Amino acid sequence: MTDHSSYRLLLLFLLLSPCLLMAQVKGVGNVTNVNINGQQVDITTDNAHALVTVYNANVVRVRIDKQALAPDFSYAVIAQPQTTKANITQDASSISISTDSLKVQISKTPFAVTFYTKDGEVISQDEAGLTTSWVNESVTTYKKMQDGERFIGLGEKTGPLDRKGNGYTNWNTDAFGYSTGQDPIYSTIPFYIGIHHNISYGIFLDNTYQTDFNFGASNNRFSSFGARGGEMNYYLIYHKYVADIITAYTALTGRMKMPPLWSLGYQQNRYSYYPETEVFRIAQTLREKKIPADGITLDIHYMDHYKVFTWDQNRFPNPKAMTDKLKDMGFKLTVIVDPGVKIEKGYGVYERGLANDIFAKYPDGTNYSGEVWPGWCHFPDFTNPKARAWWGTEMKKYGDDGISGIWNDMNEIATWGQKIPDNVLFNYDGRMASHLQTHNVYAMQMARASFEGAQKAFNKRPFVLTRAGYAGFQRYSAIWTGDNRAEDSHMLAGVRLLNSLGVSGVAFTGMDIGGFTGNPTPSLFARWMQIGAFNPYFRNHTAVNTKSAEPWTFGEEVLEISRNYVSLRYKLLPYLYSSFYEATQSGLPLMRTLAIDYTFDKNVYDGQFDTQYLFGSAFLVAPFEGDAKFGKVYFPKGKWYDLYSGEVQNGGEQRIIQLSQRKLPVYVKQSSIIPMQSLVQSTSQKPDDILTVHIYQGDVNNSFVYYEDDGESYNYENGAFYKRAIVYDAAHKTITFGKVDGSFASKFNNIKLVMHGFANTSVKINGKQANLNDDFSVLLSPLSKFDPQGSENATEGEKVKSIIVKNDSGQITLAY
Ligand code: NBV
Repeated sequence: MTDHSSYRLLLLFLLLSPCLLMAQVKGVGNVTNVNINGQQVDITTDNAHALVTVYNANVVRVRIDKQALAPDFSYAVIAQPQTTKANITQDASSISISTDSLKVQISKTPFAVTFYTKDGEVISQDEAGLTTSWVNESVTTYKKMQDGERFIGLGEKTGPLDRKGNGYTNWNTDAFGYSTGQDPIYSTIPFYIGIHHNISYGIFLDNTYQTDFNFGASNNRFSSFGARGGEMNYYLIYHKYVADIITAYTALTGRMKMPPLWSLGYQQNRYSYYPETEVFRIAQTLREKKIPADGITLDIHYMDHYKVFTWDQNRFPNPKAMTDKLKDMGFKLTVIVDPGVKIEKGYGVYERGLANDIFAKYPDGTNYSGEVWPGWCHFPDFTNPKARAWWGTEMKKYGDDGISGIWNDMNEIATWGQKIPDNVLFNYDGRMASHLQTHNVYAMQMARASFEGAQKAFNKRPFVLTRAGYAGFQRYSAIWTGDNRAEDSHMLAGVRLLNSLGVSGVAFTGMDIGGFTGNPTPSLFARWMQIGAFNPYFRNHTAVNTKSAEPWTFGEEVLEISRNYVSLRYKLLPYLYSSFYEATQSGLPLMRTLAIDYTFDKNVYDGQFDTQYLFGSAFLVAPFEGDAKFGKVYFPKGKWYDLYSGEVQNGGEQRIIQLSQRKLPVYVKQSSIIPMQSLVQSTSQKPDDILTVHIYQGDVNNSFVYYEDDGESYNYENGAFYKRAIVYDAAHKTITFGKVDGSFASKFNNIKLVMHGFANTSVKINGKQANLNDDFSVLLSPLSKFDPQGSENATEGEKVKSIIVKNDSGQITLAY
């Protein structure tokens, strides 16, 4: 070939290559047909089919596929569309939808969707030139990046609170000792909240394939979300407040049920406690050292050669006798379960699994085998209802053994090599799907099988914990953040992970306190225990080859700090339990990033402050490294009280504070209502019969729903609860205890009110005037007297007159 002709060929290639490349990216194209049908509109485009459904006035679902849409099915969404007033019209250029809360405009050339507020402000808008397109089987929707747009959520994702400028992948991954910026890690929640121009909205991409999100990573043009297969299937949620978006998202994907009360207590773990004498040593020491605790957890060494649903007979000769004895000591036992079932003739679980034909298979019908702790294993196909039921019957044994909690590990699925072949097939609830479609949802279905099985087998509320999950797993299980490291940066990254999970619909979350890999310094451990006391799930855990990491193994001072904070948590149980009740009703998490309540305050996204969070509605927690001497705290608008001194701090300010290892910086929001109880060493102990309700003076109204039930059964579903609103009206200076709802008798016969910041004011309590003098407001305050040196009782406070009222089930009567 001459130089000339090769040059011409190259030119031709260069001219053609954009077309060739373009051909690989297939856009959705122009609208060719529209069919309006009640609250939904069926659309055909050049290259796709779309269905836009008004789910309710605030939620619109968009489905797009290259082929006709498949019958609807979701593991995440449990809500049906509600009959809603929706006006859908079209003209030559667009389709318009309007509900009582928002408007949608779908342009026809090309198909592109824009969501507006009622007032015509843009909520979210397809990027006009890119809209929705496919590259091979991957589908992506591109949204125009709005000025100043921020992004929060996406579940268990490392990185900053504001995810702008970053991209993320959802592919459940066993991430042993992950780095604080690693992605992906264990679980998948393809839901985020976008924030711009005083507007917030949620987008939930319900697709179980690998999903990818780009929040302006390496581009300033768009944010995008897409999946490696299946259809584009997203829900746009619009509400004024982030809290309402979380409520709407959890209305779609479900909420947790009331957890067993004991699971809110302190849980002592390690990989692994064995034999049973070691378990009793730990239980006994917790009692001797007066560290309140409710749970001990057994890791994989309790099993016979890591075979699930078995016991190592030498280490644990009589599990039932052991759990009985532990229960007498006020402890409940949680055991780990791994999905891999050892291939071993004569091993009952394996034999029954084969007989029931519940394992995941290759297309030729042979069971898939992978290697993990027990050796070569088959894996129950938890997306098969039959397999879930089978797992539940295997769980019966744990019920008989007196087990109270199930800890689902390794369910990403983790196997040696971490590569399940793409062609392994799963039942996908009767639909048959490849590993590619099932991978992200496997763990959630395992947690579901454990939850449903344990509910039956234990005859009580089980505690269920999972390492991995998919959107909606909060219905079945709590989650912890896997194998973190004993490093300060991990403790703080862990806080961000839990905050992010909270904003993504998961209320019951925790991390390995003290760090899983490595050995924490005493100061790190102490700080982590303090933070753990303000985490929804409070578990201390460490890996197999680390030093002992029980609270007494770091010296007297750390022991005392740990005891103080675990004790404070136990005194806060009425507040905590009521906050969990709130999560069951509204989906609002216990750990609340400040972005929930102070969405448009730019300081809350500042890297200096983005680990700060509210614990429930009242406490502002500011986490810092274990040995930091000073820290900067941001106080959002309002008024805040130092938990320990009662000192008042105005909102809208940043302050450098001196840190002490003995105190975690915690502040109480003005107008807060915090019910507390006397100290107990375990939830199986009855506190004294006074419920102490702390009320903090403030300029804003507040109300708190106090909730109680038996803490272990499902009788609350039939009305056996005790529920009462406590309302603080700031302007009228009144406090009102509402009528009691439910048939459960409270364990507290008396209520004691402790008023903070009310010096020399007079307040009406259920209609009766109470004049509060200085003594009253300052001294009657176990919280402001909370003594990090270890003394737990506010005897000084007790001496002064208090308001103790009979907790009769009707109106409150003042008895002073
Ligand atoms: O079962 C052992 C560990 C467990 O302690 C840990 O909490 C899990 O995240 N498990 C992982 C298995 C592998 C650890 C290297």
